[in-house]
Formats: sequence, C-alpha cells, structure tokens
Amino acid sequence: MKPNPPRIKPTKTSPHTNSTTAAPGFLPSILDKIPLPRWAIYTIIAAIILLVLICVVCCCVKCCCKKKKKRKKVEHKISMKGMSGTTTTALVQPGAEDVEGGSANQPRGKLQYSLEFNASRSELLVGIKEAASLKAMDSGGSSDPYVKVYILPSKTKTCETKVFRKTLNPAFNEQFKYQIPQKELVESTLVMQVYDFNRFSKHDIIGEIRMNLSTVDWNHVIEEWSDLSEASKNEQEHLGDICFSLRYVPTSSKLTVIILEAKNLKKMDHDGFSDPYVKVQLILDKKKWKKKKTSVKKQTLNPYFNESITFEVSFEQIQKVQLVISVWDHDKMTKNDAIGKIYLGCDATGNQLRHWADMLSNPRKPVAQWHTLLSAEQVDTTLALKHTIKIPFINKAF
Ligand SMILES: *[C@@H]1O[C@H](CO)[C@@H](O)[C@H](O)[C@H]1NC(C)=O
Ligand SMILES: *[C@@H]1O[C@H](CO)[C@@H](O)[C@H](O)[C@H]1NC(C)=O
Ligand SMILES: *[C@@H]1O[C@H](CO)[C@@H](O)[C@H](O)[C@H]1NC(C)=O
Ligand SMILES: [Ca+2]
Ligand SMILES: [Ca+2]
Repeated sequence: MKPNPPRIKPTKTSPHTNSTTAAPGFLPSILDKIPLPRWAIYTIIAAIILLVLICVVCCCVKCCCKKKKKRKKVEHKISMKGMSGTTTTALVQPGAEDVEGGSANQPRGKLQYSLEFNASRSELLVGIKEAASLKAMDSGGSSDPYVKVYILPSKTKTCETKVFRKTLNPAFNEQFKYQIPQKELVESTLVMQVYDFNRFSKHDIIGEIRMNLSTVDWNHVIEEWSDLSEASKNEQEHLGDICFSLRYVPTSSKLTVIILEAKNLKKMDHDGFSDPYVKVQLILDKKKWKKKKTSVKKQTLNPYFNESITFEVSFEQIQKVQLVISVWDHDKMTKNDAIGKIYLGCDATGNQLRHWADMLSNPRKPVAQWHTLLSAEQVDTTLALKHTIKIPFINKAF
C-alpha cells in the first residue's frame, strides 16, 4: 500500500509545527487562521529557531572539545609552574633525526628470533637474529635500530641489543637468557621491541612483537620471522617531571644543584605511590666521579625537596662533565627501582643542553627548569654509546 502523499496537516496539530512547515506564500493566511495574536506566533517561532541554534552550537562545542583535549595535555606540561617557561619535553631539537612516524598500518618491517626453553634449568633463551625492511624513522631514509626484550607481567629484566647505525636490515645475532619456571612461563608474554636510536631526541619505537608464551610448543627450538606491529600505546608510559636549579660559580669552582620538586611520578609500589629520592651524579672522563642523594619522601608522586647539593668542579672540568639526575623509588625490603633519568652537559641535547648552557652563560645565578624524565635504560644506552670508545661494556647499574 502506498503511503499518503505528504501534506500540511490541518489545525489539529499544534501551531508550532504548522508555522514552521508552511510555504512562505501561504504564511499570512495560515497565521490568520491560528487563534493566537501575531506577536505570540512570532515569539514561538523565534523560540524554536533559538532552540535549534543552541543545539547546533552545543554539538559543535562538543566536537571541538574532543580535539582540544590532547592539546590541553601538552599545554599543561608547558605551563607547569614553569620556572623559565621552557618546555619540558626532550624533543626540543628534532633536527635531522626523528621524522614524524607515519600512519599506523604502514609496514614496520620484520624480525627473526629464536626461542628455546630448558625446563629442567628453568631457562628461556631468546635469540634476536636479524631484522629486515625496517621502517625508516630518520630523515635520511634510515634508522638506527636496536631491540629491547622483556617478559610481562614481571618485567624484572630488560635486555637490549647493540645499536646498529643507519641500516634497515641489521644482523643483531644476540641471545638473552631468562630464569623463569615453566609455571610462570606459560602465564607470560614475551615482548620484543625494535627501537630507533636518536642522539638528539627520544628514541622512537619502530614496532614490536608480543608473544603469548602459553601458546608456544616448547618441544622444539623455535626460529621464525614475524612482522612487527604497532607498539601498544599504554606501555610508553609517562615517568614524571623534575624541576631543579643549576648554579655554577667559576671563581670558587662550585656547582650547586637544587632539587626543587618532581611531579606526576610513576607509581612503583602496590599502594599506588612511590617513595622518591633523587640521585645526582657526575661523570668525568667516562667514569663515575661524584655522587650525592636527597632524602627520601614517603608515599608521594609529587615530592617537594628543595634540597641543595654542591660539588667542587673546576672550570676546566665543567666543560667535560656529565651531570646525571635520576629519580628512584626507595623500597625497604627490595632493591630500589629507578623511576627515570636525564643527563646534562656540553654533549647533552635539547632541553637538557639548553639548561646546561643557560647555567654556563649565567655564572653565579641559579637557573631553574623542568625536565621530563626518560627511561633509565634509554639514558644509559645514550651514555654508553658516547663511551664506547674507551669502555665497550658500560655498567647499567649507575
Ligand atoms: C637442559 O639443561 C640440562 C642441564 O644443563 C641439559 O642436560 C639438557 O640437555 C638440557 N635440555 C635441553 C632440551 O637442551
Ligand atoms: C594466552 O593464551 C591463553 C590460551 O589461548 C589464554 O587463556 C590467555 O588469556 C592468553 N594470555 C594473554 C596474556 O593474552
Ligand atoms: C628552600 O630552601 C631555602 C634554603 O634552605 C629556603 O631559604 C627557602 O625558603 C626554601 N623555599 C621554600 C619554598 O620552602
Ligand atoms: Ca635515529
Ligand atoms: Ca617504594
């Protein structure tokens, strides 16, 4: 059955719908038939238009807010009680390296690895063989790949291969050993992440492989190629920010670091907090030289320190020294965990280099700045690479 042709319904329906659907020519005659004064009808029409307008505006505002949220986070970081107004990210100088990392489903390359489990020794051997057709992360059309390996959920031991400079097909050929009982093994996930090393900025993740170890047949040695997939975002976590001031007095050879405060530190303990303290260390001629610590602040992710640490550093030494600042979680029973780390010095980069340079160009004046913490492994890798000329194996514990 065909539906009735659309018609303007007679006066039975409310005057609202009538007045808005009527054709302009009929408008005056229809208005005359409605038992309401003209001004009342116009008011009703105006009210309807206003309502529609408000709805449209509301929808627009909602859409915009979603987009702005991301930006707000960044703005928050920058305005963070910033002492000198400089940004806190380490990505200050993208320079030649660190091209923006493309779309999600672009191929990232593949990785060849091997797995072997010896149940009687509770020993898992993870071999990182080689990678092929890796995605280029640097502007020269290349990457500086290395592989990071760890096992979830424990994540007690993170292993890394050497960095291979400027290649998309590195042959790593390294093997890592994990002590893990079979019972735990089958409840674990193995994560292999390929990173692009950057001297001047944060290391980019090229891609990763996640393996559910409960599904692996351990009767054979496994050796295979797998495509890298996009890294899951939730693990590239925020470690926290730290604010400190630097002051150098050349005439008295005094370098003073005032650890002011830290913010949004990563939770390290089961109670949802950390017990942070800050370690300040100087490296000179590739050796650990001097070291001091702040006190421990109990159960907080936003500790306020305001503690001053002074080192004697001659004017000649200040040109060569590296200042390593790390935030740690104090634990009574177990080993203290590193939350994050950064280093400054004439060979530092980005935000860190700028802070150091500001200090040197303003002798006797304290210069304060916020910094975003990087992972300890990442900073150690960078420092190790700088040191490879003399010390091939760097001690990861510092
Ligand atoms: C596991 O380790 C034990 C002790 O070293 C060794 O005798 C055994 O052959 C190993 N098993 C496998 C499957 O490699
Ligand atoms: C691993 O696979 C097993 C069996 O398919 C499943 O029960 C378990 O939830 C998976 N674990 C993870 C972490 O995905
Ligand atoms: C930080 O410490 C200095 C010196 O100990 C002190 O003079 C200053 O008042 C402290 N600042 C705050 C905000 O507590
Ligand atoms: Ca690079
Ligand atoms: Ca703790």
